[in-house]
Amino acid sequence: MARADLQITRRQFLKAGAATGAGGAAAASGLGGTQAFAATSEDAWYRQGEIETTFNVCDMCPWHCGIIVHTVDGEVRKIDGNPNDPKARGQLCPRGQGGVSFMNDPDRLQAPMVRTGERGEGKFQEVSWEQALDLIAQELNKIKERSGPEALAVFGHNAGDWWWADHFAQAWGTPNAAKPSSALCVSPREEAAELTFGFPIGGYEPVDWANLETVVLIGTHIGEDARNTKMQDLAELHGRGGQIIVVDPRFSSAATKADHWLPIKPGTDTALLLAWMHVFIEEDIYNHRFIENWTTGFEQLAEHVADKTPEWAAEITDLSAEQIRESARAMADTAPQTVIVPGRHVSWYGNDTQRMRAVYMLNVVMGAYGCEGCLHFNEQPYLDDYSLPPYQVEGAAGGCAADPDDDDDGELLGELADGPTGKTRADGVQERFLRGPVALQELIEPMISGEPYRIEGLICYATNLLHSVPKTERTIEALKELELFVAIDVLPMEHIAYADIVLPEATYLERYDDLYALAHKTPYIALREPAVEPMYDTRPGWWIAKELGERVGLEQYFPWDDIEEYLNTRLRSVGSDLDDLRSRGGIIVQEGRPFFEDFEGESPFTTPSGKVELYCDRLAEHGQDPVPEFEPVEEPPEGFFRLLYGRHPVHTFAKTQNTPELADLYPENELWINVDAARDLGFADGDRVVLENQDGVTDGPIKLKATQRIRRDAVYMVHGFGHANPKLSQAYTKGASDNRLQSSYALDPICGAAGLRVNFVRLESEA
Ligand SMILES: Nc1nc2c(c(=O)[nH]1)N[C@H]1C(S)=C(S)[C@@H](COP(=O)(O)OP(=O)(O)OC[C@H]3O[C@@H](n4cnc5c(=O)[nH]c(N)nc54)[C@H](O)[C@@H]3O)O[C@H]1N2
Ligand SMILES: Nc1nc2c(c(=O)[nH]1)N[C@H]1C(S)=C(S)[C@@H](COP(=O)(O)OP(=O)(O)OC[C@H]3O[C@@H](n4cnc5c(=O)[nH]c(N)nc54)[C@H](O)[C@@H]3O)O[C@H]1N2
Ligand code: SF4
Ligand SMILES: [Mo]
Repeated sequence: MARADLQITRRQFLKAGAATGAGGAAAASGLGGTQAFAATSEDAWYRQGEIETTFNVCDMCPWHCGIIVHTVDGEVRKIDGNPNDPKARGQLCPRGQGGVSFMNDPDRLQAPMVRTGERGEGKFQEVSWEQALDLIAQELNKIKERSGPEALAVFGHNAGDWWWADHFAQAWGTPNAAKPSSALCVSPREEAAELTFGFPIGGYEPVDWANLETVVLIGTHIGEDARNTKMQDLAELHGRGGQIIVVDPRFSSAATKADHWLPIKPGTDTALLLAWMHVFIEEDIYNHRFIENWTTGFEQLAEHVADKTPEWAAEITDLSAEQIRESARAMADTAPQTVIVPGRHVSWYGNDTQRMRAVYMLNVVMGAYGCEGCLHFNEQPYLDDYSLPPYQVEGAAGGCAADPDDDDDGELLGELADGPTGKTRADGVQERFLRGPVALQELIEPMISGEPYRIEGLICYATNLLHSVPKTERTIEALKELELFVAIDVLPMEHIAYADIVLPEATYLERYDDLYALAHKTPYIALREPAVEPMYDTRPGWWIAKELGERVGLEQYFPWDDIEEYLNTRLRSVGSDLDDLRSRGGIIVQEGRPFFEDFEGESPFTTPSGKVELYCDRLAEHGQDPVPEFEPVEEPPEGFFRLLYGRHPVHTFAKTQNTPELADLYPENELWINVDAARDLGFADGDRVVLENQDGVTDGPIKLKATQRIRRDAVYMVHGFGHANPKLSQAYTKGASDNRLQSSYALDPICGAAGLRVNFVRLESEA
């Protein structure tokens, strides 16, 4: 539309607003009062009919910002960040804006399907929901009779996963439920926090950004990691002149804003953290009061780091001793308003729980806990569960989702949940680890080997099996061995081709879900309600779970008539209901206890000693280092680079590459390589190469980004590309897949997390 048209329209709009009495309010919001116009197809969307507003929680990534959805004539036209939501604060990231395009993706799964061809062939026949659910129920019951409920594994991720990986799995009685957001993401930081402070970090990193003076980002690449809130926080800190310290082998977006960039040799962060603690203690710039009041084991720590000098760490990390000392002093200058942010995707090298303990210990050495501008305490919102009979097996599947059970995750081994036939997680995949919820990638092997017992069935809800789980070939082999594989998804991802039965879910804009109740500085409850009817023959996950539950004898776990009754029942425990929640703007915010002063002299720490445990007896008892040690990781073989990966601001994992509006913005990933290293190999910026890893697995071609922004020993790509299903019309063959090249991983002995950065690639010209 030409500029002049815009002006005229605006003037007419204001005049009409005044004439209808809608006046200033309508003009100010740019909405409302629109009925005064006869709509034409050229009118802006907000003049084409009455605008309906619904409240929702964005599901374009697992961060789950609160959103307001505007619909005209049964079509979603615009999504805004909910100003009442503590995460959105009225804003959205580009992926959140992409939600409309995600919902309208013509490649979506549209009807339930039963496999007619071989596994992997992708041949299906459409069936009715009745037929699909009856068939699944029949096969599930067979598995239960033959081998017990543990022979079913349930995977789940994203906002609807509670119905499956938590509720359905526990009601059915399998301890083999898992989420990719734990052992492939946050579990090292959660387990390290539990061992050090007595409680996990939880879904929301408790950093009091508003009063922070210095932020230290280790890996954590806010900027590429486009979580709305974190982008706002970092921009705000930078805008008011706060100090930024970034440790990353790559000159990340955050590094471009940093006062100190430490281009560390990959896999050596624990050495840096120990040396930083050495400087704090040797130069006596640590927080004596905090150490005396709130910690145990400081003497052992001081002794442990006495010889971990900056010179010692310089050799290991490839940083200069001077830079290590200077950055430590810069942190001390603003401490305790200096925080090393607990990263989110922290499963890197297999020794990650120890690295995360070192991160927490340095925060504590600075005294950066429990006061303004420090780490704070999160509180779970008060909200009753729907009253149900006891589960067949207790123990949530973990992950970074914000379900209230998160606090129960990760018991010490031996306290793990029993299945009804007495088989436990300890009898299964988890026995090698000291703590943590079940590691998803460890449930794949029993599908093939039958050890320690065979997993025969899999329900896979919103988990991208062939993009999110390392050892793709092994996963494919396992899927072929299953007696029953049910996939509940919205898109024809590669794993769908192996499913016996495919159930198409309605997207988040088309469905209700359980309430989103987040442990936070200001604990809160948020609503997801449908903006439009489900498209095609799709159904909400809650409905599918209830229908299936009723068919397999679990009706007592699904006693609600419908989802509104379920939600109203829960909301009544906080004096609310759906109408009230809507009238409050979709969010109920409660009061938290973020600082020490809120605990009135009681210790907020829930370790056995009631203090922060710098020296950890529980680790020592289990033969693990009670204070973190630096352990070297394997070096790249001659001619190979370490394969690093991360996020792109307009994409989420492997799920948005096919979303038309987001694919437009960044259609294919690139391989970052140091410009000198590329030249030595005879490659230049823009060349297309094929990658081969240490096990001979190849992927690509992928375009080179030759740059000085990365060290010589590593290459980097954005995760989630290289889709192989032609039914994904936008994403098919675009770029390369990090996951396929991760044919190896390093297991964390404490929590069972899979370190993915132990893979190496070499480059070959495209044939
Ligand atoms: N746009 C977008 N944002 C997202 C997501 C998304 O899919 N898309 N996903 C969300 C989720 S669930 C998660 S878990 C987070 C993940 O985001 P983060 O927690 O920030 O992810 P990391 O993998 O820790 O960080 C990747 C960075 O680590 C650097 N790195 C690699 N190896 C090393 C090393 O040995 N040492 C150090 N110090 N740095 C290293 C890489 O160069 C890269 O810059 O992002 C969240 N935000
Ligand atoms: N190689 C590699 N692996 C990784 C990572 C990595 O960076 N590289 N990152 C790790 C991290 S940090 C995380 S948190 C995990 C993320 O792991 P996933 O959550 O598995 O990642 P996505 O690719 O987002 O896959 C989401 C799946 O849900 C489907 N889906 C989307 N919306 C809906 C919906 O509304 N309903 C249903 N039923 N399905 C839906 C998508 O089509 C897709 O199949 O991956 C981990 N694994
Ligand atoms: S960070 Fe972006 S994609 Fe993630 S929930 Fe928020 S708006 Fe949605
Ligand atoms: Mo994650």
